[in-house]
Amino acid sequence: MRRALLAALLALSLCSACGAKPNPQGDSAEEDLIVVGMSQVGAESDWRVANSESMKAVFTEENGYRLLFDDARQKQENQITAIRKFIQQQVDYIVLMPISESGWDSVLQEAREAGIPVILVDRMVDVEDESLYSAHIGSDFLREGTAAVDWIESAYPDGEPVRIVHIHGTLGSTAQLGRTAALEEAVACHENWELLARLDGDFTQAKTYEVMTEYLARLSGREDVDVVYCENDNIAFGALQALEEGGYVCGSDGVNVVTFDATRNALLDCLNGRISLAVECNPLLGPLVEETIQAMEMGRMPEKQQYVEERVFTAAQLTTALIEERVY
Ligand code: GZL
Ligand code: ZN
Repeated sequence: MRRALLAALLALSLCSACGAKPNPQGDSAEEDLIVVGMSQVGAESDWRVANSESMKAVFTEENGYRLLFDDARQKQENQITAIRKFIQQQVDYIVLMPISESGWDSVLQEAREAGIPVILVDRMVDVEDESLYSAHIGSDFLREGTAAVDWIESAYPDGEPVRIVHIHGTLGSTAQLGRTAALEEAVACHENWELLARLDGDFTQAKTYEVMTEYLARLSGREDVDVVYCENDNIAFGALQALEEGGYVCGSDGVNVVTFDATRNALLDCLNGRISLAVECNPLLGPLVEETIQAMEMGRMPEKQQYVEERVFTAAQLTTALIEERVY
C-alpha cells in the first residue's frame, strides 16, 4: 500500500508541474499503514488457532498495520493463490506459515520479482535459493522430538521392551519431519525399542481417532502397546479416546502417551495423568514476526533463523494455577 503512497506523491508533483489542483482523497493514516499479507495453514489444531490469534493481536491498525489474513484450509494450492493475490495487491510484506516444505520456489520467485519480502513462520520451506525469504521464525522440531525420546529412554530402564505406536502429523511438514526423525533415530539405536505401527493422524483428533481405533481392533492383546508417540495434542486427544474405548489404561502404569504442543487441555490431561509427557511448541509467534518487520522497516537485515524457547512438561512440573495462567 505504501507503494500507492509513492505513486500519489509522484502524481502530486506532476499535477503541481501542470498546475492542476490535485485532490488527494483518502485517509492519509490509511496509506501510512504497513500492509501485511498473511497466509495461514488452516485451523486444524488448538495450536494453529492460538498461532492465528497471536498474529491478529499484533497486526492491528492501532499498531500501524493493515492485515490481509487468508486461511488456506490446509491446502497448499490455496496458500499459493493467496500469495499471488497479495502480490497483485502490492502488499508491503508477505508472512507465510507453509503447510509443507516443498513446492514454493516459483511463487516465492514471483514475490521477489515484485519486491515483496517474505517472512516464514512456524514450519520451513525447502527452496533452492534461501534468499527467497528474509527470515524464519519458529521451532526446532528435531530438538522437540529429541526431548520426547530422552524422556521415553528415562521412563524405561535399559533392556525392557518398549513397543511404540507412532502417530505422525501432516506428511512433509517441518513439524512432522523433525519429530519423526527424532523417534526414528532413537528406535534405530535402541534394540529393545520396537515400532509397532506408524499411523497418519494429520495433526487432527478426528483422523487420529479413526486410524487408532482401526489399529487397536487389529491387535491381539492389550499388553502390546507401551508408548503412543503423538506428534501434536489433537492427535493425542484422538488416540486417548480410541485407547480408553479399547479398554486401555493411559498413564504411568499403563500406556504412556507422549504429545507435542502442550496446549492447555493437554496440560490438564498431563496433570491428571492421562498424558505422560507434553513437549511445548510455542504458537505465540506474533510479537517476534512484528519485531522482524519493524527491523526491516528501519532498513536492518533480520536474523535469518529465530527459534522460540520451549519447555517440557510432566505432571511433576504442573499445577492447575500454572495451567490456568498460560495464554493458550
Ligand atoms: C508446529 C505446528 C504444528 C503443531 C500442530 O509448529 O506446525 O502444526 O504442532 C499444528 O498442532 O497443526
Ligand atoms: Zn515447537
